[in-house]
Amino acid sequence: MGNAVSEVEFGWFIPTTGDGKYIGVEPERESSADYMIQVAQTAEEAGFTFALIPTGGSCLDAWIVGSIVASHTKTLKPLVAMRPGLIAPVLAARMAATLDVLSGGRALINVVTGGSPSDLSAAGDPLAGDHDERYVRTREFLHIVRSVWTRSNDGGEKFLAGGGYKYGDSEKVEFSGKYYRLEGGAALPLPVQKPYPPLYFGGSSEAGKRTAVETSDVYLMWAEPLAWIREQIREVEEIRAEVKASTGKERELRYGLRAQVVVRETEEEAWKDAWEIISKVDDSAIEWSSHRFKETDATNQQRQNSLRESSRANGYVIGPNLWAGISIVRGGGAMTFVGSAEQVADRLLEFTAIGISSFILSGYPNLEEARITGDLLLPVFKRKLAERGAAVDLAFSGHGEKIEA
Ligand code: FMN
Repeated sequence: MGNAVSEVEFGWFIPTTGDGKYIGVEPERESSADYMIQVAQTAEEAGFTFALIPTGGSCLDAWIVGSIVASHTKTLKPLVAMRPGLIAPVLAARMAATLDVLSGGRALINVVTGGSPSDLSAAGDPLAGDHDERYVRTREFLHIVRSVWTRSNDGGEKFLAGGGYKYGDSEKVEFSGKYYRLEGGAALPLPVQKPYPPLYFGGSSEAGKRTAVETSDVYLMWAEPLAWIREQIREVEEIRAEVKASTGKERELRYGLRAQVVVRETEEEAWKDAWEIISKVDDSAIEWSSHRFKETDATNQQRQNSLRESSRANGYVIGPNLWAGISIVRGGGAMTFVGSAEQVADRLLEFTAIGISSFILSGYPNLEEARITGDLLLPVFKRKLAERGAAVDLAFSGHGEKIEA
């Protein structure tokens, strides 16, 4: 892990709070079922294999959007947000397994512990103000979810360890933790994918990283300069080694990066269109966003905030072809790869060289940008990945570690 990868998956994004060419203003398009289906079908045709569906106070419900997306596509896998704390674990397990069954084994799950105290309080989460405790609950939640999916009492670890457990045993799940208690636990249907749908996970705090290592399959990060991501992967790998030493069990973990993208025929065109996205942002939008950014207790949002502030004087450039401009009003994965297809493909290859094997991209608006990114970027990236394989040479990448934490 942490080394160059040769198999890479690309995901796109389903906008569930409206969409448009500009941010910081009312979205020009609403997230109607027709529009989201169009985005999903376009992403599928354009070569993306999965699509992230977000969750949050202003988003349409991710499960319902996920089922609509799955029923109007053939191969695209919906990556649906699952929120410990806002839903009971057995019900969440049933919903995910139902989506997996009805989509023919295409469900992917994104575990969202939550990082905005006001968003969490508004949804009635009693741990809205307690960051690390939320991860204690997430760990228990995922233990139960994995246990009822695998009908074992060990969160599916026997499956993951590759031995001993025979599928079909009708073990009941017994669990007594700080946040959940389950007696004779079971859930139907069982997922189609075995042992269960892949669990994606975001959270860059120490507690988030530890929880990811212990429970999940793909560790997600919002895009940051290459050196920052390399450091995060190193920290996660350190925890993985510790967990292995203390439990004797090694869990596989892949790494994923979430970013915005503006790819054009020329770099000049790409930068022009990138700046156009924030051209309607006014002072009130900036003020409202900076209030939201301050109230977060999410480590990864704080990292995004610090990248934005430290790059302000430099036109928000935070690395080669990497731009923080959108983060002046957008929280979450706002960092943007900007450039020609050749350039952006080279940048992504550099991330694959340090262990990233999953990219989740989006653009403004998502419908047109899915097509453009699929046409321009994906073929170039795939050709270059095949040509270079693991031999991406970082010495020539121009990553001068320009920005310090
Ligand atoms: N948080 C949400 O509230 N809704 C989301 O849809 C959501 N999607 C995420 C997608 C990715 C790729 C990542 C990296 C994070 C996402 N998050 C989302 C936030 C995380 O789930 C997590 O709650 C937050 O980052 C706090 O973690 P930290 O303090 O450990 O960094």
